Amino acid sequence: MKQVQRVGAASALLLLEGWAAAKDRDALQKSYVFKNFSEAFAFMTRVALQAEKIDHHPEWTNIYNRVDVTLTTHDVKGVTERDVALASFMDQLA
Ligand code: H2B
Repeated sequence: MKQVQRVGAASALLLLEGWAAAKDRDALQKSYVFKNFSEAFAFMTRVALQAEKIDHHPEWTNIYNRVDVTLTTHDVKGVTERDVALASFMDQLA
């Protein structure tokens, strides 16, 4: 897989709304709240298909109507343009 340049959370956040830097590592975090579980899971399903397509996958947890997302690029242990792209995709869907 092609290596990507680490850009870091701080510069990524200039391009995104509602995201925050993780405290313990170079990663982006956001919580999405939906009407109910069905809406949350529909969101996760759409994101999962996109994640497979671009071969870049979120770390996330779901509790009922809430989806907590962490994005980072494991291959370089930090935030890259791939995380910004996936974050933007999620924001457009939500
Ligand atoms: N997702 C994320 N978030 N970071 C990665 O570095 C990553 C990934 N690498 N999905 C991909 C898969 C890699 O493991 C495969 C082999 O291409």
